[in-house]
Amino acid sequence: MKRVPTIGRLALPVAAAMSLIVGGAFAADAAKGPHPDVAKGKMQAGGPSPVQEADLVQTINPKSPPMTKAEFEIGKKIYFERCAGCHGVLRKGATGKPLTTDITLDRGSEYLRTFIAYGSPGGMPNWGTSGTLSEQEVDIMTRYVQHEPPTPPEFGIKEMEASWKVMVPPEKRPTKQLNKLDLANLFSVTLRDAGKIALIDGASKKIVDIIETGYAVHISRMSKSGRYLFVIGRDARIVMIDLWMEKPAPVAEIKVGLEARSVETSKYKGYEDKYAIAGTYWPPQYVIMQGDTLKPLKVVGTRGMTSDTHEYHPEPRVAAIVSSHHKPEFLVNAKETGVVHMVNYTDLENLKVTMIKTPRFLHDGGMEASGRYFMDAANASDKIAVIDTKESKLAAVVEVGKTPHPGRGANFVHPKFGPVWATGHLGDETVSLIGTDPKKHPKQAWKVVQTLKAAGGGQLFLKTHPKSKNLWVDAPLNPEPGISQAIAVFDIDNLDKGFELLPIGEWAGVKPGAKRVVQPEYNKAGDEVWFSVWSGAGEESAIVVVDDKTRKLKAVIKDPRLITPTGKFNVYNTQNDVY
Ligand code: DHE
Repeated sequence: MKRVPTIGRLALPVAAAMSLIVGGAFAADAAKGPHPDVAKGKMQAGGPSPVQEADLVQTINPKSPPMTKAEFEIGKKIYFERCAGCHGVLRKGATGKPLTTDITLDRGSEYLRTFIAYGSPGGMPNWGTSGTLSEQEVDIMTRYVQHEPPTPPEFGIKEMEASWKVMVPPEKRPTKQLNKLDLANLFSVTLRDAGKIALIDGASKKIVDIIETGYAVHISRMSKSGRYLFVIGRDARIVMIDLWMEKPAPVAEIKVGLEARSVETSKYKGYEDKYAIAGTYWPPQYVIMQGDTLKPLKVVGTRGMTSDTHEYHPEPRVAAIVSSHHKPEFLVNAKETGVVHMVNYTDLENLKVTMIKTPRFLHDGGMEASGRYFMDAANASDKIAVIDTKESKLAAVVEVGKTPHPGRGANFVHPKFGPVWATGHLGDETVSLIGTDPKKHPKQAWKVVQTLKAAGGGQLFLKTHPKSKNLWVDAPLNPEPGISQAIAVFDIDNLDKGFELLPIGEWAGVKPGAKRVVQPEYNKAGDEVWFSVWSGAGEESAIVVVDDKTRKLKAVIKDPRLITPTGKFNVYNTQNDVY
Protein backbone atom coordinates (compact mmCIF):
# COMPACT_ATOMS: atom_id res chain seq x y z
CA MET A 1 0.00 0.00 0.00
CA LYS A 2 1.22 3.42 -0.84
CA ARG A 3 1.55 5.42 2.34
CA VAL A 4 1.52 9.13 2.78
CA PRO A 5 4.91 9.94 4.22
CA THR A 6 4.92 10.98 7.84
CA ILE A 7 5.08 14.72 7.98
CA GLY A 8 7.41 15.17 10.85
CA ARG A 9 6.94 13.76 14.31
CA LEU A 10 6.04 16.57 16.55
CA ALA A 11 7.64 16.86 19.91
CA LEU A 12 4.20 17.05 21.48
CA PRO A 13 3.68 14.65 24.35
CA VAL A 14 1.37 11.80 23.57
CA ALA A 15 -1.23 13.04 25.97
CA ALA A 16 -1.45 16.43 24.40
CA ALA A 17 -1.62 15.22 20.86
CA MET A 18 -4.62 12.98 21.17
CA SER A 19 -6.98 12.99 24.00
CA LEU A 20 -8.09 12.85 27.48
CA ILE A 21 -10.91 10.44 27.47
CA VAL A 22 -13.50 8.93 29.66
CA GLY A 23 -13.42 6.10 27.17
CA GLY A 24 -17.08 5.52 26.57
CA ALA A 25 -16.48 2.14 25.24
CA PHE A 26 -13.06 1.49 26.59
CA ALA A 27 -12.67 -1.50 28.82
CA ALA A 28 -16.01 -3.11 28.71
CA ASP A 29 -15.54 -3.75 25.04
CA ALA A 30 -12.07 -5.10 25.35
CA ALA A 31 -13.44 -8.59 25.39
CA LYS A 32 -15.08 -8.13 22.01
CA GLY A 33 -13.02 -9.30 19.10
CA PRO A 34 -12.13 -7.33 16.01
CA HIS A 35 -14.72 -6.26 13.49
CA PRO A 36 -15.96 -9.35 11.59
CA ASP A 37 -14.55 -8.11 8.28
CA VAL A 38 -11.18 -7.71 9.83
CA ALA A 39 -11.39 -11.03 11.63
CA LYS A 40 -12.14 -12.69 8.31
CA GLY A 41 -8.80 -11.41 7.15
CA LYS A 42 -10.17 -8.97 4.61
CA MET A 43 -7.89 -6.26 5.88
CA GLN A 44 -4.27 -6.20 6.81
CA ALA A 45 -2.53 -3.81 9.06
CA GLY A 46 0.60 -1.94 8.34
CA GLY A 47 1.15 -3.96 5.20
CA PRO A 48 -0.26 -3.73 1.73
CA SER A 49 -3.99 -3.12 1.56
CA PRO A 50 -5.92 -4.39 -1.47
CA VAL A 51 -6.86 -0.88 -2.49
CA GLN A 52 -8.50 -0.66 -5.87
CA GLU A 53 -8.75 2.71 -7.48
CA ALA A 54 -12.51 2.22 -7.88
CA ASP A 55 -12.91 1.40 -4.22
CA LEU A 56 -11.31 4.53 -2.95
CA VAL A 57 -13.41 6.78 -0.85
CA GLN A 58 -13.72 10.13 -2.43
CA THR A 59 -11.95 12.65 -0.36
CA ILE A 60 -11.53 16.29 -0.96
CA ASN A 61 -8.09 16.10 0.51
CA PRO A 62 -5.63 14.39 -1.83
CA LYS A 63 -3.13 13.98 1.01
CA SER A 64 -5.38 11.53 2.87
CA PRO A 65 -4.04 7.96 2.77
CA PRO A 66 -6.00 5.53 0.59
CA MET A 67 -8.90 3.52 2.01
CA THR A 68 -11.45 1.21 0.47
CA LYS A 69 -15.12 1.96 1.00
CA ALA A 70 -15.38 -1.10 3.23
CA GLU A 71 -12.49 0.12 5.36
CA PHE A 72 -14.00 3.58 5.55
CA GLU A 73 -17.30 2.09 6.76
CA ILE A 74 -15.49 0.13 9.45
CA GLY A 75 -13.59 3.25 10.46
CA LYS A 76 -16.83 5.20 10.65
CA LYS A 77 -18.44 2.59 12.87
CA ILE A 78 -15.45 2.31 15.21
CA TYR A 79 -15.11 6.08 15.38
CA PHE A 80 -18.78 6.48 16.31
CA GLU A 81 -18.61 3.75 18.93
CA ARG A 82 -15.30 4.53 20.57
CA CYS A 83 -14.00 7.95 19.66
CA ALA A 84 -16.83 10.40 19.00
CA GLY A 85 -17.82 10.64 22.68
CA CYS A 86 -14.58 12.45 23.50
CA HIS A 87 -13.33 13.90 20.20
CA GLY A 88 -16.71 14.93 18.73
CA VAL A 89 -18.49 13.78 15.57
CA LEU A 90 -16.84 16.53 13.54
CA ARG A 91 -13.60 15.91 15.46
CA LYS A 92 -13.33 19.45 16.74
CA GLY A 93 -12.25 18.10 20.14
CA ALA A 94 -13.60 18.55 23.66
CA THR A 95 -12.73 16.01 26.35
CA GLY A 96 -10.37 14.61 23.71
CA LYS A 97 -8.12 16.75 21.53
CA PRO A 98 -9.23 17.90 18.06
CA LEU A 99 -8.59 15.42 15.25
CA THR A 100 -9.35 17.55 12.21
CA THR A 101 -7.37 16.67 9.10
CA ASP A 102 -5.13 19.74 9.29
CA ILE A 103 -3.81 18.21 12.52
CA THR A 104 -3.93 14.50 11.72
CA LEU A 105 -2.28 14.83 8.30
CA ASP A 106 0.42 16.91 9.89
CA ARG A 107 1.02 14.28 12.60
CA GLY A 108 1.19 11.49 10.03
CA SER A 109 0.38 7.79 10.07
CA GLU A 110 3.15 6.39 12.22
CA TYR A 111 2.59 8.92 14.96
CA LEU A 112 -1.17 8.32 14.95
CA ARG A 113 -0.75 4.55 14.86
CA THR A 114 1.41 4.63 17.98
CA PHE A 115 -1.14 6.74 19.79
CA ILE A 116 -4.11 4.62 18.89
CA ALA A 117 -2.32 1.39 19.73
CA TYR A 118 -0.54 2.42 22.93
CA GLY A 119 -2.72 5.20 24.34
CA SER A 120 -1.31 7.90 26.56
CA PRO A 121 -0.82 8.59 30.23
CA GLY A 122 -3.21 11.51 29.79
CA GLY A 123 -6.16 9.19 29.38
CA MET A 124 -6.24 8.04 25.74
CA PRO A 125 -7.02 4.32 26.04
CA ASN A 126 -4.52 1.83 24.60
CA TRP A 127 -6.95 0.56 22.00
CA GLY A 128 -4.39 -1.68 20.32
CA THR A 129 -2.40 -3.18 23.17
CA SER A 130 -5.54 -3.75 25.25
CA GLY A 131 -6.87 -5.97 22.47
CA THR A 132 -9.94 -3.79 21.94
CA LEU A 133 -8.90 -3.03 18.37
CA SER A 134 -6.96 -5.48 16.24
CA GLU A 135 -3.81 -4.43 14.43
CA GLN A 136 -5.88 -4.11 11.26
CA GLU A 137 -8.44 -1.95 12.99
CA VAL A 138 -5.72 0.30 14.40
CA ASP A 139 -4.41 0.68 10.87
CA ILE A 140 -7.88 1.55 9.58
CA MET A 141 -8.34 4.14 12.30
CA THR A 142 -4.91 5.59 11.61
CA ARG A 143 -5.99 6.27 8.04
CA TYR A 144 -9.61 7.07 8.83
CA VAL A 145 -8.77 10.05 11.01
CA GLN A 146 -6.74 11.48 8.13
CA HIS A 147 -9.89 11.70 6.00
CA GLU A 148 -12.50 14.43 6.28
CA PRO A 149 -15.13 13.38 8.85
CA PRO A 150 -18.44 12.49 7.26
CA THR A 151 -21.24 14.69 8.56
CA PRO A 152 -24.19 12.72 9.90
CA PRO A 153 -27.71 13.74 8.94
CA GLU A 154 -29.83 16.19 10.91
CA PHE A 155 -32.68 14.90 13.08
CA GLY A 156 -35.68 17.18 13.45
CA ILE A 157 -39.11 16.80 14.95
CA LYS A 158 -40.29 14.83 11.89
CA GLU A 159 -37.68 12.11 12.47
CA MET A 160 -38.40 12.14 16.20
CA GLU A 161 -42.11 11.72 15.63
CA ALA A 162 -41.46 8.83 13.26
CA SER A 163 -39.73 6.97 16.08
CA TRP A 164 -42.17 7.98 18.82
CA LYS A 165 -44.32 5.28 20.40
CA VAL A 166 -46.81 5.45 23.23
CA MET A 167 -47.29 1.88 24.34
CA VAL A 168 -49.72 2.72 27.15
CA PRO A 169 -51.49 6.08 26.85
CA PRO A 170 -51.85 8.11 30.07
CA GLU A 171 -55.59 7.38 30.39
CA LYS A 172 -54.92 3.63 30.37
CA ARG A 173 -52.29 3.83 33.10
CA PRO A 174 -52.92 3.05 36.78
CA THR A 175 -54.17 5.85 39.01
CA LYS A 176 -52.20 4.49 41.96
CA GLN A 177 -49.25 2.21 42.53
CA LEU A 178 -50.39 -1.32 41.68
CA ASN A 179 -47.31 -3.21 42.83
CA LYS A 180 -45.92 -3.75 46.33
CA LEU A 181 -42.44 -2.52 45.53
CA ASP A 182 -40.73 -0.07 47.85
CA LEU A 183 -40.29 2.34 44.94
CA ALA A 184 -38.31 4.92 46.90
CA ASN A 185 -35.59 2.35 47.50
CA LEU A 186 -35.59 0.81 44.04
CA PHE A 187 -32.39 1.07 41.96
CA SER A 188 -32.23 1.47 38.20
CA VAL A 189 -28.94 -0.09 37.11
CA THR A 190 -27.40 0.58 33.70
CA LEU A 191 -26.42 -2.66 31.96
CA ARG A 192 -24.30 -0.82 29.47
CA ASP A 193 -23.38 -3.37 26.84
CA ALA A 194 -26.60 -5.36 27.17
CA GLY A 195 -28.68 -2.30 26.18
CA LYS A 196 -30.88 -2.86 29.22
CA ILE A 197 -31.47 -1.70 32.74
CA ALA A 198 -32.02 -3.83 35.82
CA LEU A 199 -34.52 -2.74 38.45
CA ILE A 200 -33.19 -3.97 41.78
CA ASP A 201 -35.03 -3.89 45.09
CA GLY A 202 -32.95 -2.02 47.67
CA ALA A 203 -33.86 -4.19 50.65
CA SER A 204 -33.84 -7.72 49.24
CA LYS A 205 -31.21 -6.92 46.57
CA LYS A 206 -33.29 -9.02 44.17
CA ILE A 207 -33.64 -8.16 40.49
CA VAL A 208 -37.26 -7.12 40.03
CA ASP A 209 -37.05 -6.82 36.28
CA ILE A 210 -34.72 -6.38 33.34
CA ILE A 211 -35.96 -3.89 30.75
CA GLU A 212 -34.70 -3.40 27.18
CA THR A 213 -33.67 0.20 26.62
CA GLY A 214 -31.16 0.97 23.90
CA TYR A 215 -27.61 0.79 22.66
CA ALA A 216 -25.07 1.54 25.41
CA VAL A 217 -27.56 2.82 27.95
CA HIS A 218 -26.16 5.85 29.73
CA ILE A 219 -28.18 7.37 32.56
CA SER A 220 -31.51 7.11 34.38
CA ARG A 221 -33.40 10.08 35.78
CA MET A 222 -36.64 10.27 37.78
CA SER A 223 -39.69 12.43 37.33
CA LYS A 224 -40.41 14.77 40.23
CA SER A 225 -43.25 12.58 41.51
CA GLY A 226 -41.02 9.51 41.58
CA ARG A 227 -43.39 7.65 39.30
CA TYR A 228 -41.69 7.77 35.90
CA LEU A 229 -38.20 6.55 35.20
CA PHE A 230 -36.45 7.91 32.09
CA VAL A 231 -33.56 6.01 30.58
CA ILE A 232 -31.40 7.29 27.72
CA GLY A 233 -28.78 5.45 25.67
CA ARG A 234 -25.94 6.66 23.48
CA ASP A 235 -28.23 5.94 20.51
CA ALA A 236 -30.47 8.79 21.78
CA ARG A 237 -33.36 6.45 22.48
CA ILE A 238 -35.37 7.40 25.54
CA VAL A 239 -37.48 4.79 27.29
CA MET A 240 -40.02 5.99 29.83
CA ILE A 241 -40.98 3.42 32.46
CA ASP A 242 -44.08 3.65 34.66
CA LEU A 243 -43.12 2.34 38.09
CA TRP A 244 -46.79 2.24 39.21
CA MET A 245 -47.77 -0.57 36.88
CA GLU A 246 -48.28 -4.02 38.31
CA LYS A 247 -44.97 -4.86 36.71
CA PRO A 248 -43.02 -1.65 35.93
CA ALA A 249 -42.82 -1.41 32.15
CA PRO A 250 -42.09 1.05 29.34
CA VAL A 251 -45.08 3.22 28.47
CA ALA A 252 -43.48 5.47 25.85
CA GLU A 253 -40.29 5.78 23.85
CA ILE A 254 -38.67 8.04 21.31
CA LYS A 255 -35.38 8.52 19.47
CA VAL A 256 -34.32 12.14 19.72
CA GLY A 257 -31.17 12.14 17.60
CA LEU A 258 -28.22 9.98 16.67
CA GLU A 259 -26.11 10.25 19.81
CA ALA A 260 -27.07 11.40 23.30
CA ARG A 261 -26.18 11.32 26.97
CA SER A 262 -28.70 13.33 28.98
CA VAL A 263 -32.36 13.39 29.97
CA GLU A 264 -34.18 15.29 32.74
CA THR A 265 -37.70 16.29 33.78
CA SER A 266 -39.36 19.47 35.02
CA LYS A 267 -39.23 19.81 38.80
CA TYR A 268 -40.47 23.32 39.55
CA LYS A 269 -43.63 23.62 41.66
CA GLY A 270 -46.69 23.41 39.45
CA TYR A 271 -44.72 21.74 36.63
CA GLU A 272 -43.94 18.42 38.31
CA ASP A 273 -43.78 15.64 35.67
CA LYS A 274 -45.10 18.06 33.01
CA TYR A 275 -42.10 18.15 30.68
CA ALA A 276 -39.10 16.01 29.85
CA ILE A 277 -35.99 17.27 28.10
CA ALA A 278 -33.19 15.44 26.35
CA GLY A 279 -29.95 16.73 24.91
CA THR A 280 -28.07 15.21 22.01
CA TYR A 281 -24.42 15.06 21.03
CA TRP A 282 -25.58 14.72 17.44
CA PRO A 283 -27.28 16.75 16.18
CA PRO A 284 -26.18 19.39 18.67
CA GLN A 285 -29.59 20.29 20.09
CA TYR A 286 -32.12 19.67 22.85
CA VAL A 287 -35.77 18.75 22.71
CA ILE A 288 -38.55 19.44 25.18
CA MET A 289 -41.19 16.72 25.33
CA GLN A 290 -44.50 16.09 27.04
CA GLY A 291 -43.70 14.58 30.44
CA ASP A 292 -46.21 11.73 30.30
CA THR A 293 -45.94 10.67 26.63
CA LEU A 294 -42.57 11.95 25.32
CA LYS A 295 -44.35 13.74 22.47
CA PRO A 296 -41.67 16.09 21.07
CA LEU A 297 -42.77 19.71 21.41
CA LYS A 298 -39.82 22.00 20.82
CA VAL A 299 -36.34 21.49 19.42
CA VAL A 300 -33.59 24.04 19.99
CA GLY A 301 -30.19 23.91 18.28
CA THR A 302 -27.04 24.80 20.22
CA ARG A 303 -24.85 25.68 17.23
CA GLY A 304 -23.42 29.13 17.61
CA MET A 305 -20.56 31.17 18.93
CA THR A 306 -18.08 30.13 21.61
CA SER A 307 -18.42 32.03 24.87
CA ASP A 308 -14.85 33.35 24.93
CA THR A 309 -13.55 33.90 21.39
CA HIS A 310 -16.95 34.34 19.72
CA GLU A 311 -16.11 31.92 16.96
CA TYR A 312 -18.75 29.77 15.30
CA HIS A 313 -18.84 26.17 16.51
CA PRO A 314 -20.75 23.65 14.39
CA GLU A 315 -21.07 20.99 17.11
CA PRO A 316 -21.72 22.26 20.65
CA ARG A 317 -22.87 18.95 22.10
CA VAL A 318 -25.39 18.85 24.89
CA ALA A 319 -23.87 17.32 28.01
CA ALA A 320 -25.52 17.37 31.46
CA ILE A 321 -28.98 18.83 31.95
CA VAL A 322 -30.35 19.70 35.39
CA SER A 323 -33.74 20.95 36.46
CA SER A 324 -34.01 24.14 38.51
CA HIS A 325 -35.88 24.09 41.81
CA HIS A 326 -36.12 27.89 41.88
CA LYS A 327 -37.63 28.64 38.50
CA PRO A 328 -39.48 26.77 35.76
CA GLU A 329 -36.18 26.24 33.97
CA PHE A 330 -33.83 23.61 32.67
CA LEU A 331 -30.08 24.19 32.70
CA VAL A 332 -28.58 22.76 29.53
CA ASN A 333 -24.81 22.44 29.08
CA ALA A 334 -23.60 23.28 25.57
CA LYS A 335 -20.19 21.70 25.87
CA GLU A 336 -17.98 23.17 23.16
CA THR A 337 -19.29 26.73 23.26
CA GLY A 338 -19.15 27.06 27.05
CA VAL A 339 -22.72 28.28 27.34
CA VAL A 340 -25.37 27.14 29.81
CA HIS A 341 -28.79 27.54 28.25
CA MET A 342 -31.29 28.31 31.02
CA VAL A 343 -34.47 27.31 29.26
CA ASN A 344 -37.70 28.69 30.67
CA TYR A 345 -40.48 26.21 29.93
CA THR A 346 -43.52 28.29 30.84
CA ASP A 347 -44.18 29.28 27.22
CA LEU A 348 -42.72 26.96 24.61
CA GLU A 349 -44.04 29.05 21.72
CA ASN A 350 -42.26 32.17 22.92
CA LEU A 351 -39.31 30.40 24.42
CA LYS A 352 -36.99 32.39 26.67
CA VAL A 353 -33.45 31.14 26.99
CA THR A 354 -30.92 32.89 29.20
CA MET A 355 -27.47 32.15 27.84
CA ILE A 356 -24.86 32.09 30.56
CA LYS A 357 -21.24 32.46 29.65
CA THR A 358 -18.97 29.89 31.30
CA PRO A 359 -15.59 28.36 30.49
CA ARG A 360 -15.71 25.92 27.59
CA PHE A 361 -16.13 22.15 27.62
CA LEU A 362 -18.99 21.83 30.06
CA HIS A 363 -19.58 18.21 30.89
CA ASP A 364 -21.25 17.03 34.11
CA GLY A 365 -22.28 18.51 37.44
CA GLY A 366 -24.91 18.76 40.14
CA MET A 367 -26.60 21.02 42.65
CA GLU A 368 -24.94 22.05 45.93
CA ALA A 369 -26.87 21.09 49.06
CA SER A 370 -29.31 24.02 49.12
CA GLY A 371 -30.35 23.31 45.54
CA ARG A 372 -29.79 26.92 44.45
CA TYR A 373 -26.37 26.72 42.75
CA PHE A 374 -25.48 24.40 39.88
CA MET A 375 -21.86 23.27 40.17
CA ASP A 376 -20.92 22.68 36.55
CA ALA A 377 -17.65 21.08 35.46
CA ALA A 378 -15.90 22.60 32.43
CA ASN A 379 -13.69 19.55 32.30
CA ALA A 380 -11.04 20.34 29.69
CA SER A 381 -10.73 23.86 31.19
CA ASP A 382 -10.02 22.47 34.69
CA LYS A 383 -12.74 24.68 36.14
CA ILE A 384 -16.08 24.55 37.89
CA ALA A 385 -18.64 27.15 36.85
CA VAL A 386 -21.10 28.06 39.60
CA ILE A 387 -24.51 29.02 38.23
CA ASP A 388 -27.01 30.79 40.47
CA THR A 389 -30.37 29.33 39.44
CA LYS A 390 -32.26 31.97 41.43
CA GLU A 391 -30.58 34.99 39.84
CA SER A 392 -30.01 33.24 36.49
CA LYS A 393 -26.36 34.19 36.30
CA LEU A 394 -22.83 32.99 36.70
CA ALA A 395 -21.87 33.31 40.37
CA ALA A 396 -18.23 32.25 40.12
CA VAL A 397 -15.62 30.23 38.30
CA VAL A 398 -13.47 28.01 40.47
CA GLU A 399 -10.10 26.67 39.38
CA VAL A 400 -9.76 23.01 40.38
CA GLY A 401 -7.47 20.06 39.51
CA LYS A 402 -6.86 18.43 36.13
CA THR A 403 -10.07 17.54 34.27
CA PRO A 404 -12.74 17.58 36.95
CA HIS A 405 -15.31 14.78 36.66
CA PRO A 406 -17.83 15.06 39.49
CA GLY A 407 -20.79 13.09 38.13
CA ARG A 408 -23.25 15.07 40.19
CA GLY A 409 -20.62 15.68 42.91
CA ALA A 410 -20.87 15.16 46.67
CA ASN A 411 -22.26 17.58 49.29
CA PHE A 412 -21.32 17.55 52.95
CA VAL A 413 -20.56 19.84 55.89
CA HIS A 414 -16.84 20.31 56.31
CA PRO A 415 -15.83 20.35 59.99
CA LYS A 416 -13.96 23.67 59.55
CA PHE A 417 -15.38 25.36 56.47
CA GLY A 418 -19.08 24.56 56.51
CA PRO A 419 -21.01 23.23 53.50
CA VAL A 420 -18.84 22.09 50.60
CA TRP A 421 -19.37 20.40 47.25
CA ALA A 422 -16.69 17.98 46.10
CA THR A 423 -15.36 16.93 42.72
CA GLY A 424 -12.81 14.30 41.80
CA HIS A 425 -10.58 14.46 38.71
CA LEU A 426 -9.83 12.35 35.73
CA GLY A 427 -6.42 13.85 35.19
CA ASP A 428 -4.96 13.76 38.71
CA GLU A 429 -5.42 12.08 42.08
CA THR A 430 -6.94 15.05 43.88
CA VAL A 431 -10.43 15.81 45.17
CA SER A 432 -11.33 19.52 45.37
CA LEU A 433 -13.67 20.70 48.12
CA ILE A 434 -15.43 23.95 47.24
CA GLY A 435 -17.19 26.14 49.84
CA THR A 436 -20.87 26.59 48.91
CA ASP A 437 -22.38 28.79 51.61
CA PRO A 438 -22.04 32.48 50.66
CA LYS A 439 -24.26 33.57 53.57
CA LYS A 440 -22.65 31.97 56.62
CA HIS A 441 -19.22 31.21 55.16
CA PRO A 442 -18.65 34.06 52.69
CA LYS A 443 -14.85 33.79 52.87
CA GLN A 444 -14.95 30.20 51.72
CA ALA A 445 -17.75 30.52 49.19
CA TRP A 446 -16.75 29.42 45.68
CA LYS A 447 -13.17 28.74 46.75
CA VAL A 448 -11.31 25.46 47.01
CA VAL A 449 -11.10 25.16 50.79
CA GLN A 450 -9.23 21.90 50.84
CA THR A 451 -7.64 19.52 48.35
CA LEU A 452 -7.60 15.85 49.28
CA LYS A 453 -5.25 13.30 47.83
CA ALA A 454 -7.17 10.20 46.79
CA ALA A 455 -5.79 6.90 45.49
CA GLY A 456 -4.99 8.03 41.95
CA GLY A 457 -6.13 9.72 38.76
CA GLY A 458 -8.84 8.32 36.53
CA GLN A 459 -11.62 9.19 38.97
CA LEU A 460 -15.15 9.37 37.59
CA PHE A 461 -17.57 9.60 40.51
CA LEU A 462 -17.70 10.33 44.21
CA LYS A 463 -20.54 10.25 46.70
CA THR A 464 -21.68 10.83 50.25
CA HIS A 465 -25.11 11.15 51.90
CA PRO A 466 -26.56 13.68 54.38
CA LYS A 467 -26.66 10.90 56.99
CA SER A 468 -23.14 9.64 56.33
CA LYS A 469 -19.67 10.55 57.55
CA ASN A 470 -17.95 8.89 54.61
CA LEU A 471 -16.85 10.27 51.25
CA TRP A 472 -16.36 7.51 48.64
CA VAL A 473 -14.13 8.23 45.62
CA ASP A 474 -13.74 5.80 42.69
CA ALA A 475 -10.93 5.71 40.10
CA PRO A 476 -12.07 3.20 37.46
CA LEU A 477 -9.86 4.68 34.76
CA ASN A 478 -6.65 4.39 36.74
CA PRO A 479 -4.22 2.12 34.88
CA GLU A 480 -3.26 0.37 38.13
CA PRO A 481 -5.72 -2.50 38.88
CA GLY A 482 -5.04 -2.13 42.61
CA ILE A 483 -6.64 1.31 42.30
CA SER A 484 -9.24 0.85 39.55
CA GLN A 485 -10.63 -2.21 41.35
CA ALA A 486 -10.86 -0.47 44.70
CA ILE A 487 -12.54 2.50 46.36
CA ALA A 488 -10.95 5.24 48.46
CA VAL A 489 -13.03 6.28 51.45
CA PHE A 490 -12.44 9.39 53.57
CA ASP A 491 -13.77 10.13 57.05
CA ILE A 492 -15.46 13.52 56.66
CA ASP A 493 -14.64 14.45 60.27
CA ASN A 494 -10.96 13.54 59.82
CA LEU A 495 -10.17 14.45 56.26
CA ASP A 496 -6.50 15.08 57.04
CA LYS A 497 -6.12 11.45 58.03
CA GLY A 498 -6.21 10.39 54.39
CA PHE A 499 -8.20 7.58 52.85
CA GLU A 500 -8.75 3.90 53.40
CA LEU A 501 -8.60 1.76 50.23
CA LEU A 502 -11.19 -1.01 50.12
CA PRO A 503 -10.68 -3.86 47.60
CA ILE A 504 -14.26 -3.90 46.32
CA GLY A 505 -13.29 -5.79 43.13
CA GLU A 506 -11.82 -8.59 45.25
CA TRP A 507 -14.85 -8.62 47.56
CA ALA A 508 -17.09 -9.21 44.54
CA GLY A 509 -15.53 -12.67 44.15
CA VAL A 510 -16.09 -12.63 40.40
CA LYS A 511 -14.07 -14.49 37.78
CA PRO A 512 -11.06 -12.66 36.24
CA GLY A 513 -11.92 -9.49 34.32
CA ALA A 514 -11.37 -5.74 34.28
CA LYS A 515 -13.41 -5.45 37.52
CA ARG A 516 -13.44 -1.66 37.42
CA VAL A 517 -15.18 -0.31 40.48
CA VAL A 518 -17.46 2.49 39.39
CA GLN A 519 -20.03 4.95 40.74
CA PRO A 520 -20.90 4.78 44.43
CA GLU A 521 -24.65 5.15 45.03
CA TYR A 522 -26.49 5.24 48.37
CA ASN A 523 -29.72 3.54 49.27
CA LYS A 524 -32.58 5.73 50.45
CA ALA A 525 -31.76 5.41 54.16
CA GLY A 526 -28.17 6.45 53.51
CA ASP A 527 -26.76 3.52 55.46
CA GLU A 528 -25.36 1.44 52.61
CA VAL A 529 -23.40 2.18 49.43
CA TRP A 530 -23.62 0.24 46.18
CA PHE A 531 -20.68 -0.14 43.78
CA SER A 532 -20.60 -1.62 40.29
CA VAL A 533 -17.81 -4.07 39.62
CA TRP A 534 -17.64 -3.60 35.88
CA SER A 535 -15.97 -6.24 33.71
CA GLY A 536 -16.19 -6.97 29.99
CA ALA A 537 -19.42 -7.97 28.27
CA GLY A 538 -18.38 -11.61 28.16
CA GLU A 539 -17.07 -11.61 31.72
CA GLU A 540 -18.66 -11.79 35.15
CA SER A 541 -19.64 -8.51 36.79
CA ALA A 542 -21.37 -7.78 40.10
CA ILE A 543 -22.73 -5.13 42.43
CA VAL A 544 -21.10 -4.90 45.82
CA VAL A 545 -23.02 -3.39 48.73
CA VAL A 546 -21.04 -1.98 51.65
CA ASP A 547 -22.32 -1.02 55.09
CA ASP A 548 -21.69 2.71 55.32
CA LYS A 549 -20.99 2.80 59.05
CA THR A 550 -18.69 -0.20 59.40
CA ARG A 551 -17.28 -0.04 55.84
CA LYS A 552 -17.69 -3.83 55.77
CA LEU A 553 -19.10 -5.96 52.96
CA LYS A 554 -22.85 -6.35 53.28
CA ALA A 555 -23.91 -8.13 50.07
CA VAL A 556 -22.76 -9.10 46.61
CA ILE A 557 -25.40 -9.08 43.87
CA LYS A 558 -24.47 -11.56 41.15
CA ASP A 559 -26.61 -12.71 38.28
CA PRO A 560 -25.77 -13.79 34.73
CA ARG A 561 -28.07 -10.98 33.57
CA LEU A 562 -25.94 -8.32 35.27
CA ILE A 563 -23.86 -7.61 32.16
CA THR A 564 -21.55 -4.58 32.41
CA PRO A 565 -23.34 -2.74 35.24
CA THR A 566 -22.13 0.86 35.47
CA GLY A 567 -24.47 3.66 36.73
CA LYS A 568 -26.94 2.97 39.53
CA PHE A 569 -29.76 5.33 40.32
CA ASN A 570 -31.67 5.05 43.58
CA VAL A 571 -35.18 6.34 42.91
CA TYR A 572 -35.51 8.58 45.97
CA ASN A 573 -32.00 10.04 45.76
CA THR A 574 -32.27 10.72 42.04
CA GLN A 575 -35.74 12.20 42.37
CA ASN A 576 -34.68 14.57 45.14
CA ASP A 577 -31.10 15.39 44.10
CA VAL A 578 -29.63 13.73 47.19
CA TYR A 579 -25.87 13.38 46.64
FE1 DHE B 1 -20.97 9.24 31.08
C1 DHE B 1 -23.15 10.88 33.19
C2 DHE B 1 -21.10 11.84 28.92
C3 DHE B 1 -18.43 7.84 29.27
C4 DHE B 1 -21.07 6.48 33.05
N1 DHE B 1 -21.94 11.01 31.06
C5 DHE B 1 -22.78 11.52 32.05
C6 DHE B 1 -23.21 12.83 31.66
C7 DHE B 1 -22.65 13.10 30.45
C8 DHE B 1 -21.84 11.96 30.08
C9 DHE B 1 -22.80 14.34 29.62
C10 DHE B 1 -24.12 13.75 32.47
C11 DHE B 1 -25.55 13.47 32.16
C12 DHE B 1 -26.49 14.34 32.97
O1 DHE B 1 -26.25 14.53 34.17
O2 DHE B 1 -27.47 14.84 32.41
N2 DHE B 1 -19.91 9.76 29.41
C13 DHE B 1 -20.15 10.87 28.67
C14 DHE B 1 -19.26 10.92 27.54
O3 DHE B 1 -19.27 11.75 26.61
C15 DHE B 1 -18.24 9.90 27.75
C16 DHE B 1 -17.03 10.63 28.26
C17 DHE B 1 -17.73 9.17 26.54
C18 DHE B 1 -18.72 8.42 25.75
O4 DHE B 1 -18.38 7.99 24.65
O5 DHE B 1 -19.86 8.24 26.17
C19 DHE B 1 -18.89 9.07 28.87
N3 DHE B 1 -19.91 7.47 31.15
C20 DHE B 1 -18.94 7.09 30.31
C21 DHE B 1 -18.48 5.75 30.60
O6 DHE B 1 -17.62 5.10 29.98
C22 DHE B 1 -19.18 5.31 31.83
C23 DHE B 1 -18.16 5.24 32.97
C24 DHE B 1 -19.84 3.94 31.72
C25 DHE B 1 -21.04 3.87 30.86
O7 DHE B 1 -22.09 3.46 31.38
O8 DHE B 1 -20.96 4.23 29.70
C26 DHE B 1 -20.15 6.47 32.05
N4 DHE B 1 -21.94 8.77 32.80
C27 DHE B 1 -21.87 7.56 33.42
C28 DHE B 1 -22.73 7.58 34.59
C29 DHE B 1 -23.32 8.87 34.65
C30 DHE B 1 -22.80 9.58 33.50
C31 DHE B 1 -22.90 6.43 35.58
C32 DHE B 1 -24.30 9.39 35.69
C33 DHE B 1 -23.61 9.72 36.94
C34 DHE B 1 -24.53 10.26 37.99
O9 DHE B 1 -24.32 9.91 39.15
O10 DHE B 1 -25.43 11.03 37.65
